[in-house]
Amino acid sequence: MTDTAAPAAASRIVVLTGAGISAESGIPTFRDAGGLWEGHSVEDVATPQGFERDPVTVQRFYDARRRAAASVAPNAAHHALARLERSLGDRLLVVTQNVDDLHERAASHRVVHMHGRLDRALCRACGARSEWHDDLEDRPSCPVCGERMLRPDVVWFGEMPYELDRIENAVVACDIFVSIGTSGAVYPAAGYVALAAAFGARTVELNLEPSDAVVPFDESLVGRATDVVPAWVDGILARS
Ligand code: BV8
Repeated sequence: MTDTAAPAAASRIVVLTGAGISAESGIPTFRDAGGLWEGHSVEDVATPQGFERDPVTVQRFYDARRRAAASVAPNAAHHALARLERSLGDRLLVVTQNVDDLHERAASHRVVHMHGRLDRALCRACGARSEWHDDLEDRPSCPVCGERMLRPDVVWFGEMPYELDRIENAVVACDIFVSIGTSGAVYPAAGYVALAAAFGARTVELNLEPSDAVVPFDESLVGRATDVVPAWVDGILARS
């Protein structure tokens, strides 16, 4: 068990982020009032079956989110994690459930999008994943094979998240596991705190309200991400 009082210099840190870190940038979360799931049923817009049934509604849902994500900017919480990366280098890994690119636009590089990205399109004909910034509703052609079989490169329910091995290797090896802005409702992401704790990491939650995590966190800092994340990063850097 690594005590955060210990010099963080040597610590390996995994940060798991969810919709709460992007809320103050203007991207609605999923489960909060007025959240993304309020207007849409998960089954209809975030499952392969929903896409088969009604691809136009699903493409419009993600086209609107892609445009919204491109119209906002990273906030102080994103920037604080980029600052931490500049100090810790490859001893920090950010694992995000978010499909926006606000971590990267805050100059974070060590980011794993386990649920995909809005600014990528996945071709269902050739499997290519292409950088994509336009709408998909009008079924544009795949830049690689030319087929008109593109879908948002996001992981829907029932689909396997991305880079699970890389994530699990980092979680079992980390000294500090930090969860920011997530309700802990979706698996396998929600199971990482238990895995980190089982391998001796200190677990820290930064969230607007304590989440109902299966395994309680060692430390819970409650507040808005733009307040608690920079403060927590300052604390870590002060001990580096
Ligand atoms: C899979 C991409 C097979 C698309 C998403 C075990 C038990 C039970 C169920 C399952 C299980 N294992 C698998 C399942 C099924 C399912 C699942 O978890 N279902 C749930 C609903 C019970 N999981 C899957 O289907 C996964 N795939 O299991 O494949 C497999 C896998 C591994 C190994 C073998 C087999 C795939 C799940 C991925 C689905 N795709 N996103 C899109 O974005 O549209 S999930 C999506 O919803 C997000 O990515 C994220 O993961 C989740 C939303 O959660 P949060 O980000 O936490 O957001 P939320 O709104 O809930 O909470 C916001 C939090 O922020 C709150 O706590 C709030 O207080 C806080 N907050 C708000 N404002 C602020 C703030 N905090 C700080 N500051 C603020 N200002």
